[in-house]
Amino acid sequence: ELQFGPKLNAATELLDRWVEQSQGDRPCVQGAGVRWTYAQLQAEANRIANVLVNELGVVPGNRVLLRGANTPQLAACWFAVIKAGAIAVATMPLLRAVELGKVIAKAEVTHALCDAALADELAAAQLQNPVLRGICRYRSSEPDGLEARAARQPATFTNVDTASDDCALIAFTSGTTGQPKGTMHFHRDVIAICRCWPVHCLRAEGSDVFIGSPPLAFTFGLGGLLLFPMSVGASTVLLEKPAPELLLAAIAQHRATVCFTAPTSYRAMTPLVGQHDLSSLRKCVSAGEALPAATRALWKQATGIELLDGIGATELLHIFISHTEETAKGGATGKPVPGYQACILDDAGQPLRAGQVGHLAVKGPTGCRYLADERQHQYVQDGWNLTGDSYLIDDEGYFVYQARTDDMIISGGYNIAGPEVEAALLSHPAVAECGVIGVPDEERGQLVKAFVVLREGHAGDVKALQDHVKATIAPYKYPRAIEFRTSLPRTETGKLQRFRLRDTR
Ligand code: 3UK
Repeated sequence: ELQFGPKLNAATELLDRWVEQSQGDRPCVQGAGVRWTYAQLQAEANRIANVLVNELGVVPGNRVLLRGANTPQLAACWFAVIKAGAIAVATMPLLRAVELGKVIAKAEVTHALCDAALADELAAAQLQNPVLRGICRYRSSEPDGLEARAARQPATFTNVDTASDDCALIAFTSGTTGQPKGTMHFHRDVIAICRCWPVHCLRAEGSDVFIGSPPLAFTFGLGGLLLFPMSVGASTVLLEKPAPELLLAAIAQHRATVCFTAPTSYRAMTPLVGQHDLSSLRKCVSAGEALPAATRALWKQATGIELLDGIGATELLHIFISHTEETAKGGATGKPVPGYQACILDDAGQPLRAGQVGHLAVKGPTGCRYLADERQHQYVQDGWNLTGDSYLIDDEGYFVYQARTDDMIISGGYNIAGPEVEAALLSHPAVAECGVIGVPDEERGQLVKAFVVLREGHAGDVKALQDHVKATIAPYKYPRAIEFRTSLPRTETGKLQRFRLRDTR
């Protein structure tokens, strides 16, 4: 089923197909004041594709930057780019001019569709990067805005006859360290991810209503909130502001059934669950960071729902190791998603046995293709994708996350995984959030240090937290230093930026 012919356009498969099969009246996408069926999204995307081709001069292979919060309008722009045979370069809404400039230069972006509310930073970036020929603003009432232009175009469009291995999108990594890298994904990759994890692990249906927080510029959000619902004819709610309390209210309001967000968001929602009617909810997906056992337990207690954890990466487009509902096992990430293979390698690239900690290596229908980046040869070796994560396989074949390889702490001759210490701290009632890093220490090489955000009404008791860790995991892993903070540095995708904790010490 993962064999593709020479020709494939992802928009034909995910969007036009439903209209062709007389399913165009199904609800498809809502948010930002609109509510579109499949036929309506198709018409919107067709008009925009006509603007791209007839007015803006886009030709197949052009890179088109997309900038905006999650909205149906952004989804229409994404499909328009795919229909036109161009390459979608979606960017995170919080990016500033300097970062946008890097994306434009690196991806050789020639055109942009930008939410009018976020256009200033992009205009500033364009001044420094004239390779970007034009910016067309959407959700704008200007006469040259996208809506006015689209209204003058026909609602029909013949999708460009792309090859299955033509590039469909360039996604940038979120940059927990260093410079963001652009990753290329083909039309067949877009369809492949819809046929792997959603089919075998998520098992959503046409009647489902998807909702969540990750931006469509993050492939976790692109898949979870747009591609996967559309691959089964379901509908999706796109939220411009998905903070935990707003997400909860939106789940209740839209009677959402499938939720995608990060572990920290589930944790932050937990104490507020009782204030909302979440009876519609049946599946909750967690990814982006390791899911602490305490967060899984809290969510289960509050909602009765077992979180579906899975690890994905921008380089692999989406999730490749995951639980299913039947096999959710606290503390582990799950097993390779059917279609993918995974193993654990030592530093020399040799496979390790069960229980041994090493580098996670993955192979499957999707994989890493960096855009002009020498790090390609580090990420892909012998056909295996090395994700930069330390893992072990337990004796039941479950993959157990340890840390980002760069985040392993070596203290007094011991290897200590920061996230394991974080998980132990998170099981203490006083801890709302925490981050654990290694700090240089003359005697021990590195010293385990924790940054802790306290829950409201709790005092910062260093000794009590240290004793709790010693009683929960091997005592030598306890944080010898603890600093209290009011918040922790996170990426827009909800990931803890440990490198910033190291810098701000
Ligand atoms: C970490 C996890 C433990 C891990 C992503 C789902 O996160 C995504 O992509 P990124 O490129 O980051 C990849 C890295 O994030 N990670 C993600 N999920 C988990 N660690 N448990 C998890 N469940 O270090 C990985 O290498 O930002 C996630 C779908 C699409 C994605 N792009």
